[in-house]
Amino acid sequence: MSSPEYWTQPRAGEPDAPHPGVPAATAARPTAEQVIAGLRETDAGGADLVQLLTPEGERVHHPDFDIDITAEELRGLYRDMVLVRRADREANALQRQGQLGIWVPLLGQEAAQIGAGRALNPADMVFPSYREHGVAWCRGIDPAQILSIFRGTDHGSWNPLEKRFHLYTIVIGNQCLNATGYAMGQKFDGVVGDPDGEATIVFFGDGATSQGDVHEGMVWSAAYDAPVVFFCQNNQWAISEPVERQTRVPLYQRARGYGFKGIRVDGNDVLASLAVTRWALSECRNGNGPVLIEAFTYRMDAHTTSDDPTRYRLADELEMWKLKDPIERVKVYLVHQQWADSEFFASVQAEADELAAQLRDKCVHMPDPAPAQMFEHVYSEQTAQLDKQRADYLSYLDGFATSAPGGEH
Ligand SMILES: Cc1ncc(C[n+]2csc(CCOP(=O)(O)OP(=O)(O)O)c2C)c(N)n1
Repeated sequence: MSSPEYWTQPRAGEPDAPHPGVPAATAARPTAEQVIAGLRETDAGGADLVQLLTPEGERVHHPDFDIDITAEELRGLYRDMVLVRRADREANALQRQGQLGIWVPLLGQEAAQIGAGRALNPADMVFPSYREHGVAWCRGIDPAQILSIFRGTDHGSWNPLEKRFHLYTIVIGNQCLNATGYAMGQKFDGVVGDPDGEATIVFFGDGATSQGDVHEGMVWSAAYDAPVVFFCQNNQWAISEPVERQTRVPLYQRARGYGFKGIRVDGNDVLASLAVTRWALSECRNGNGPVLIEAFTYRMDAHTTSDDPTRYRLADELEMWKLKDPIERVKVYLVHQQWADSEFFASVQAEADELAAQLRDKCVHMPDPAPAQMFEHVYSEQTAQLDKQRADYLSYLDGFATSAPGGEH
């Protein structure tokens, strides 16, 4: 796959920079109306959007990012998306029934995540935020393990080093620093610099791009060529803040300012997400990173189950994005190509229902954790301070046992 130059150079038709070193983008400052129109161009995502499958399910080709996909591979991507959506909807229902404290919906972002997740090699390392249930699925994490976080019974019950998938990060953008540090470690370990090398990928939202941690990670990664893919899911909203309040230029163009490659992909197109992420990871493995990917998508549900999006966004915006549903377009293409029949779709649906039933069962039967568990795995090695906190807390709980009538916990 070739390496397009257009993200680091002024485009054809762009005015020349007035002074050497001043990027053309700053020479002609757009009006506020142009900024908003460009950022919220919800029909297409702009001229630079990489798309391989249209919302109507039509396969289109791209000069730099085309991929060959077999019927079996595409059926697999479809299955992934249906299953993670079903798990997400079940989790949402479980929260509504009081089984989870909160839930962070994935609805609408399945293609961005499954495309990126299936582009990874086993040795690559992933740093998620808190909505990456689809990427977790691709790393072999049982959705019930994610539910345990939102039920409050665990901080994340997988081993990040084994799964090559870090724990969820709730502090916005903080994982960009962890990812940058990890990627530097890969460089120091000498596992970067050839096609079989390793790479790191970090996921964050459009709102996170306003956080200092994200900038620091990008500046450092650019200066030291850290092999990290910055994967921004621009779902248009940071809770109630629209993307135009976060940036004056399309987010992928910011990469130019840091000095690395940036690209915008249709985040509702699983093929495009797969192709672009594959390319970006290979850039990093070969020592040509970092890369910023802006996956242009939409959060179709609330920010979390504690949020009411009807207070800040219009219903017709949602209706427009429903027409670009990431799963439907793959289904149309599969049918059109005669790569799948009704039996296949019914079997995926049955599998999804079975997954949801198992998820519900596991969720309601999760044992409460022992009180001392929260002091475990905080650091790789236990500290004296944590030991003391644990001892103090256990003796506090013992106080209840002796003072309560009956004397039992
Ligand atoms: C440092 C920090 N500031 C504020 C918050 C509160 N907060 C939680 S989610 C969120 C919005 C994040 O939006 P975005 O980065 O676009 O990601 P999305 O949730 O849309 O995927 C905010 C401000 C936080 N968790 N951490």
